[in-house]
Amino acid sequence: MRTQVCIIGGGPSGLILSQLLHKAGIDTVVLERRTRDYVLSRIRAGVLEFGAVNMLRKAGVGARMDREGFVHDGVYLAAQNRGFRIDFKRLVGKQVMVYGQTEVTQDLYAARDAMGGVVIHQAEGVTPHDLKTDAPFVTYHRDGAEHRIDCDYVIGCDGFHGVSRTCIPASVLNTYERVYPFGWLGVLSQTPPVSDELIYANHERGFALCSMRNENLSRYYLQVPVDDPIEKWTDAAFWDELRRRIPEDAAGRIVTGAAIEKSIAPLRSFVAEPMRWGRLFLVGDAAHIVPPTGAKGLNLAMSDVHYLYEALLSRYNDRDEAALDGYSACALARIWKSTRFSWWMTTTLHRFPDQAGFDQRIQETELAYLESSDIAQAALAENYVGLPY
Ligand code: RFL
Ligand code: PHB
Repeated sequence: MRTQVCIIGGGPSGLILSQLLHKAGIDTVVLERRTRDYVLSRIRAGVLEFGAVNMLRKAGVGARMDREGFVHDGVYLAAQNRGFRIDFKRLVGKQVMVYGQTEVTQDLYAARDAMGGVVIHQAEGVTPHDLKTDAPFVTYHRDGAEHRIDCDYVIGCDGFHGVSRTCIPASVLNTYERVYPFGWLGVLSQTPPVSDELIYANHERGFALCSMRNENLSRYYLQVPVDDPIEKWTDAAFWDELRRRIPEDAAGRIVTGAAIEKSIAPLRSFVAEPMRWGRLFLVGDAAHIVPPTGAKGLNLAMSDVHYLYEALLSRYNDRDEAALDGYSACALARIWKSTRFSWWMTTTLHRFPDQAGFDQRIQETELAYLESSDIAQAALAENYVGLPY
């Protein structure tokens, strides 16, 4: 088989890139290791920056998001039972959209189907070849046979554990990493959200986050030791702990119910540079990971797609490769800013195992300064709603 752009990974970044390129008349094939049901069962991001919202509209998949998503003008921050609000709309004139990654992926698959886009599921042993030549190709196994796709470019949208990044020689690739000494216990429950906007809570027992998917679906997170056995967190233990960590008025309003999903995720910051090697380009989690405290992971994948899509358009429409040559540097400039913001939100809001004395007072002062200063709040708001592409 031959295509122009072979995309490895059928998560949100691979799907939206193939959708945008297809709309622009550029042929793509997406190779996904898992089944569609598996991809759609992953519960992850919940907050879209305004830039990501516009990208989805541009890809022709914004209709259900605009109907069913929730536009949020701000968030609450809380520390030791006291809360204050960051008003994005007043401070920076922008908002975010609360719309789950599962819904985004579902809309993208529906759009790919409607356009006859080629997404090959259960593609095993996906391997890129000849990436430093003008004729790269990708092989994979399916139904007991080996298949080959010849292409102009290979795009690695295959997440942190994918194969694409491993194709770049270690002598070329620089990686930067911070692993945080805790995890997030996430719970999805069919109950009304406790608050109309998200609550990020700093507490001496650890961080807590109250988020949501819709008026009868809540998403909550607790900072926990990353190696905690999940059985320890019975529904009752989870609700009790959440109530302790958020302000009393919110705790009093919580509607509890059975958890329909419960898991513990590690937190890390990771950046791989460069994001291009020959005819291979990395996008999204394949190149970088942020801790979820700033709600940036999916949004960064979207801005990478934006830069790469524009660069591929210049290449195919105008035979101009300058933007492709500049892709890695351009994407990384924005990635590092979101990496900084996600690190800052994480260090400001979590309790670290060795946190005492000086570190503790600095964290308290960071929050007190934020509460008292419109300028500090505007900096948080500018980053949270998303820096411009
Ligand atoms: P994905 O979603 O990991 O998709 C990669 C796809 O590639 C496939 N794959 C392969 N296919 C073929 N061959 C191989 N060898 C392959 N290896 C892997 C995988 O099966 C998969 O389908 O990467 P992508 O598209 O770059 O998207 C990134 C986002 O999924 C991720 O950044 C976000 O989910 C991060 N994230 C959040 N981001 C936000 O913007 N806002 C949030 O509020 C937010 N909350 C979160 C999050 C991530 C979380 N976890 C558990 C990681 C909350 C959590 C708890
Ligand atoms: C979510 O709703 O899953 C969510 C929201 C905000 C975050 C992280 C996750 O910072």
